[in-house]
Amino acid sequence: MTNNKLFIKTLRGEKNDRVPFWFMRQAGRYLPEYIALRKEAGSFLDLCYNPDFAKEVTLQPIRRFNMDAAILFSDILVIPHALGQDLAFKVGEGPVLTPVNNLEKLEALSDKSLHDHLNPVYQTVSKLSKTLPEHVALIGFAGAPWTVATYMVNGRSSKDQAETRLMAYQDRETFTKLIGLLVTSTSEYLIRQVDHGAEALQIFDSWSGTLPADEFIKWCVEPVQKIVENIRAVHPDVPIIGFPKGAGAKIKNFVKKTKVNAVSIDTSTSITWVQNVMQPLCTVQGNLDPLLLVSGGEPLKKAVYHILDHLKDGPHVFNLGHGIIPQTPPENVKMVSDIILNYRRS
Ligand code: 1CP
Repeated sequence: MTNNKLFIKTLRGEKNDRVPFWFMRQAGRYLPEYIALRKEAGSFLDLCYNPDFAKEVTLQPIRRFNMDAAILFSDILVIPHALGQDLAFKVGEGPVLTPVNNLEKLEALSDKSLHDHLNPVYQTVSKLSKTLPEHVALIGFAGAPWTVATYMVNGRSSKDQAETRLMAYQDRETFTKLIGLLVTSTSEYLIRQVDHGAEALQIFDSWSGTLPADEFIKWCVEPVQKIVENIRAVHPDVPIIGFPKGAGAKIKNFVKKTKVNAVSIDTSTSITWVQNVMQPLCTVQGNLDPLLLVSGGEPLKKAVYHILDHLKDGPHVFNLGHGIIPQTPPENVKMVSDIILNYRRS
């Protein structure tokens, strides 16, 4: 049966009178109801692996703001965890993993129990697909191999991903194997999310911006291209959104090569360039600075209309250039949601 939800139609390239919207990290610490449930769950990972809690936090922003899409509540780092790497989220520190930075440590990982480990995530997807309001689409997601590898190799967040870039130069063979393992497991993970009810997929490549052009092709474009091919071999119609954050003008080639249906645009990219160069190629999403959502007022309103007006002649999903940050007042999210819900393009 054809999926006729506004968000899905837009990802397929249709241009409609109203612009569908959702916000990256729309579930999270800026919502008091999220903080309360997170406390009840215990740790962040307990929240991710408890299907009832994960379903509930996915739904929280939808109830408040009536977005056109809900994104599964989980994290990109459940894949290394499922492959056997230690993972903890420490308060104030972010993720901490035992680094996998040589062949021996890589060979100690295994994808044998991948789906058993990830079963709670699939159960969350199933529960959500049964309970979401009729017009709301469910987005499944994963991290792109490069971005996930930066956490696996370094063991934590890093500003410039230097350790991982260095490993890619110094031990190319092992790094190629690591990316290969991530391509296979991420493809299977995303296919299972669609099996369980995800209606669109987003692949987050948050740290693609620090790679030189050739390395960008090798570690960001080619792995995502392969994942898209693997998914389409099983689910030819599921729309896929790419997000090579910080890649600048390289996103044009990224879209052409990977054949994603849509691309998410970070805050640093000019909206006129997006309008002229990207929108003729695919559906575009994103660009609003999450800090404007913190500061609010007239500058926020102006920026929202600026994006809506520039992109009104082609397929557009309204979103931010990166995730909502914890200091964001929920009333600013409400204001932006209401502007978008009332905006008409004709
Ligand atoms: O409650 C808390 O303290 C945890 C904060 C948090 C949340 C709400 C983390 C820790 N992850 C998440 C959920 C999450 N992460 C979602 C689903 C919810 C939604 O979007 O509404 C998604 C899609 C992600 C994706 C994710 N995790 C990315 C890619 C997108 C991005 O933000 O660039 C990355 C890089 C991560 C890793 C991660 N997870 C959490 C932290 C603190 C980090 C490290 C971020 C960094 O290195 O800066």
